[in-house]
Amino acid sequence: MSGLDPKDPDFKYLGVDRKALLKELGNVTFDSKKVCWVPDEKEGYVKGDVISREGGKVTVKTEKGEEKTLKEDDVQQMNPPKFELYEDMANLTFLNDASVLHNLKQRYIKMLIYTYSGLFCVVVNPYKRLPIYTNSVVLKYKGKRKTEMPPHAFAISDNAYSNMLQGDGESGAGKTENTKKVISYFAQLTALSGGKEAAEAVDNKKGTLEEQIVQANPVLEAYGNAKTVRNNNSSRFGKFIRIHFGPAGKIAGADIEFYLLEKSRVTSQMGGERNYHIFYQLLSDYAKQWHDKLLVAPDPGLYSFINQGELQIDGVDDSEEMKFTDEAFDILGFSAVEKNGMYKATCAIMNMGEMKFKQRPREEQAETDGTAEAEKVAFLLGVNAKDLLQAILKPKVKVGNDYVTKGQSLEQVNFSMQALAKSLYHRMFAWLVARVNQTLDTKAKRQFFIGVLDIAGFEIFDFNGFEQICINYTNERLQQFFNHHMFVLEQEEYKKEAIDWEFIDFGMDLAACIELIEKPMGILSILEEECMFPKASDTTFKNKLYDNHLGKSPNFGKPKPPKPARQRRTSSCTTTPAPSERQQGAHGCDVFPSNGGDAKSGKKRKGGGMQTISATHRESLNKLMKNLHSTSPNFIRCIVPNEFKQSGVVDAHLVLHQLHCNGVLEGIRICRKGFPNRLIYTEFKQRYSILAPNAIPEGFVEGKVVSGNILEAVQLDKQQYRLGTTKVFFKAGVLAELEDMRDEKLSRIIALFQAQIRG
Ligand code: AOV
Ligand code: MG
Repeated sequence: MSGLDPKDPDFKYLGVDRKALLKELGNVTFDSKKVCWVPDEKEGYVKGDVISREGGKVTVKTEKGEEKTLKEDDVQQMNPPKFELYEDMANLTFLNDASVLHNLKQRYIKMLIYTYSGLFCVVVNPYKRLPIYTNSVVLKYKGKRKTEMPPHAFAISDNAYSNMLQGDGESGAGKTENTKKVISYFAQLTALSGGKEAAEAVDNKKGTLEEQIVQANPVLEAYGNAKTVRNNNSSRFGKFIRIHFGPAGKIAGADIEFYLLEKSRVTSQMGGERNYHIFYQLLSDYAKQWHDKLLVAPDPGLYSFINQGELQIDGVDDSEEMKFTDEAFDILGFSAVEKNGMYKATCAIMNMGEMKFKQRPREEQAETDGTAEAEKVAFLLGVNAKDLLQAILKPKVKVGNDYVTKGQSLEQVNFSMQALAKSLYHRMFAWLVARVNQTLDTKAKRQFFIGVLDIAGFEIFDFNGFEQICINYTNERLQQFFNHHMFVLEQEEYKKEAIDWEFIDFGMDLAACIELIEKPMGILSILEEECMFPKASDTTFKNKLYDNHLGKSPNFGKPKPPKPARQRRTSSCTTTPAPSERQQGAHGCDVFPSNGGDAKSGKKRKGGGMQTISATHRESLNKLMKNLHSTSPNFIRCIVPNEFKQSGVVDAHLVLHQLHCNGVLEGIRICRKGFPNRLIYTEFKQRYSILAPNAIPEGFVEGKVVSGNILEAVQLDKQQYRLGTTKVFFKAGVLAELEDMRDEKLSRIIALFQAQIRG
């Protein structure tokens, strides 16, 4: 690692002083036949000393002092000590679950949170601020090759001058945090190299373009993030941020596309959770100055739309956050009128939850139970209170060419109120993103872009609704993209080098599950169809699903009773959904008949009806996938280390579980089957000629021939390597073997030499 000096303070949380480490390990004797990893209930795996081997069984004494006899297949091989704290796990001699876990864990304990795994980067959530994202670190990564510096999101960013994709992970794993780091890397990079000019703001409040790109986050998070049981700052929407660069590599603008804001949260929250941060921020001390105008009282406990779970988050000061949000609005160039409009609409929604209705006796009609709250809502929204109530209690609906007034029961009225609140919030969010985009759209010339994708993470709750299947389906599609991409990249290289290789199709693994969800007569299309039927219910939907899929697809089954929290994702597919929630888009149309439930696009179907949320989502996801396929992606796989948000603590099973599901171990399997290590012929010749000096002919001979000769001379099994057009490829671990041979040869030569001197 030439890029960093071990004495540099930036080094501490980034790199390993390998020289010092090797010195420390110098006297440790190691025999890979005498040690192994033994499965352990608590630790995942523990070290074991082999006592004996017999008939496919091995008897070991574990580091906990227990003696055990296991099948050979159940223990895993251990890497020599020189591989401790290794930066790229694809180069480990033994690639198995135990070694990967051990490596990630040892690094994590030292707070070295980034590790490479062949083609992608793994990061374990540190749950504390580390000094590894500073200007000084940015400058160190600038323009460096990946192998020159320790693993870091910055290395990935710098590598990605073409395009950058942020991979997925479980909720709370660190996707959003890493996305922010990547974006700030580009912003800092251009600001640092752009000199004074770039740093000068247009006016005192409004920021530079770089600042604006970074400050888009606080406002999006205020309106789109919330506390969940898994994550105190969980993203409840997905986003794809593109940073555009001009011909000279300077930032020329940015745009944000968002996916699937969770709407149900606007009116209901589970225990231990909160509504969107902005509600609590607007009721905090900092916002006191506006409370009279916003017609709210400074107590979130009073508002039923936001008081169903928690009211506060440990370690978060909503007042301070409100200040950040408000300042971010300024930096983004929002006018006072625009800010005020957002705040008023937000408080209108809060007040909507307090509007009270009652059923008229002996009538199918509801009426208001006091009008004060409705008047507040109407005032904040700038509409007439009478019109608002009329629209909710006796809405006009179009029948043929005429409008008729429709009576509403109490249940229907409450339902409309909630639908109105959710739709309003969603539209406000869509407006917010569009307004931010307007700011970030400079008219400067654009030549390249780097895209960063950050979606809501995979989640399973005791009760999983429509929004969970959408989130999980999105994750599934991205996982598929990841598998496919890694595999294609790797195998294309084999093809290019014309080595003997039979293609393996890993990419199709998730297709069955994805098809179950999205294909004609799949779960979503049945749901969409049901939404069109006037008499459809949850039960008719469920029955249709069972008729079409039960017993026909391994990914489909009846809902099981809630699992204990730990057992989350057990197969490559999302859990089967509990068919319990109808499409919300259908409800939204009660309120905004002109363009249906999806405020973002307001798309209409060919037949004239509105498009459902799932259909719109499927479309935008397909567009995103197409976009991604046209780029060269980089992946950062985010791992949550434990369920208690605790720094430095590794729950081995939780981590192993994620490594299995997110394809890190699968990716390593590809490496094992394939030929993960490769060297250009000239390099190979230079380093390993010493192993077979007699195999090197005099005069010029092609590198490929020489390399082949050397490998034959050392009698390496032909299955262990391939000779490509320009490179020699090795199975995992072979290179380490060659290194050992080389070490041995070198020490023998030295010994011989010393003997000669003495003699
Ligand atoms: P997510 O985006 O993957 O979850 P976040 O990026 O929000 O997860 O991370 C969760 C929390 O972990 C953050 O709020 C931080 O407290 C902490 N954290 C994560 N990465 C870092 C880091 N590099 N340095 C310091 N703290 C970190 V979700 O959006 O829930 O799927 O839907
Ligand atoms: Mg997130």
